[in-house]
Amino acid sequence: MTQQINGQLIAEHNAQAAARVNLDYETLGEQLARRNVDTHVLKDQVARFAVAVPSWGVGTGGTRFARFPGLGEPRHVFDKIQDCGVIQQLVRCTPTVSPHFPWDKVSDYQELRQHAEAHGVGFDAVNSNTFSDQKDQPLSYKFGSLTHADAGVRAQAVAHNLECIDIGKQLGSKALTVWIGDGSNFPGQSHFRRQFERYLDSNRQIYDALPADWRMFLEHKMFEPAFYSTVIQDWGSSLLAAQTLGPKARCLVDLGHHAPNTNIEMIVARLVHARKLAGFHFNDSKYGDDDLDSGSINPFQLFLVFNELVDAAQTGAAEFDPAYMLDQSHNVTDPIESLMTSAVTVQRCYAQALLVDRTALTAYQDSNDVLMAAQTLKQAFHTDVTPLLQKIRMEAGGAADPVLAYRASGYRKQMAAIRPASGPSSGIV
Ligand code: LRH
Ligand code: MN
Ligand code: MN
Repeated sequence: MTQQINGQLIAEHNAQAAARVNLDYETLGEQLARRNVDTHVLKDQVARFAVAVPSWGVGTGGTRFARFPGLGEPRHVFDKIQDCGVIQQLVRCTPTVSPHFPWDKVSDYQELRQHAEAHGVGFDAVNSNTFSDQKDQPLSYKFGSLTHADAGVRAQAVAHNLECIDIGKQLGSKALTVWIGDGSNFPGQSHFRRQFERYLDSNRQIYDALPADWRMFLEHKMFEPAFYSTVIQDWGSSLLAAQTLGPKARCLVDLGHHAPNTNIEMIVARLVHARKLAGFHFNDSKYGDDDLDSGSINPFQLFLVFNELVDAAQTGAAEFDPAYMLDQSHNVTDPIESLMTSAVTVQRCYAQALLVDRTALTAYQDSNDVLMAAQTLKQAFHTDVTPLLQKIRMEAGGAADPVLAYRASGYRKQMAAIRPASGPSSGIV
């Protein structure tokens, strides 16, 4: 295995942290014991939590106005995988990478798979891209892809998705995520119903090509790049499509793809009820699809999403097996640092949601004790589970404080010496 961060450095970092982490962990254990929570059981549960890293997230992002490149950015998917390996080495809860095509296209996928294995990561859902034109692409997606009025463009977009499935098979993936930017910018530009029917027809062809043990994740987004209407703009259209396509199709919730203040946790509950929750693209936002670091703006919302997920798991919700992925863009931070802290934030919310006293909550709900029901959630949310997460990481060979260990390693500087600086450009990723 190719470990990018020196194991000795991590061991020394952890040795320095051990005394305080152990003391804090014991104190937390005492606190939780008073709430009848066995910290060791909790630790085992949280240690099994995993969230995938987006391959496109390790490069510096940008906006449509500008991109300010960072140092030592990955040059290609092999470098991206290497960076993802660093993240996994330090946080130990990101064992897979979600690749995006054609961005991550290579000539030999066995080589890529072996490269990933060597860096201690595997592959999660493959993402197709029919929202931008690629060099040498015969037909343009300017006016749509899977829903384009021209059958030739639709066929090209379908063929790309089929190729993604084929690549995914070679990489060991088990799901295809389809997000399209199709929609319209002016009233009258597109016929809403015919456009949706074309979406279903194209996706039917993709769905039929899925291997038996694969899933198709349909990702909705309210707006952008289309600013008047989007074909799959919300969970309603997504659910309708997933139900029409069949059992392998499910709805993926990207937290940034809703109007501000939307009750996303309730959408999650509805999709669980419908047995159609595919999973998540975690990120945070203030205004729109900001792709900010998970939990950086509204950690309580993330906790409330996990509250629904833990409730679903504990009550044995049917066909409940969500996939967890990050989907963020890092414009002003080191992407590795942002992805590490985000993965830990998501893991933290899971741990906090496991702390909700569900028996008490149900009793308060059933007796209409509004204040105590709300307080029951807040008690779990206010619990600082940092020492628990540190202990889990240290026991798994990760770092007590991933960002500090990463900075001490000098990895970014080393990469800056090897990987040439990219020029400033615009673009979402
Ligand atoms: C669209 C989206 C989708 C894409 C990714 C780059 O906004 O969330 O998941 O594949 O960004
Ligand atoms: Mn997304
Ligand atoms: Mn997005």
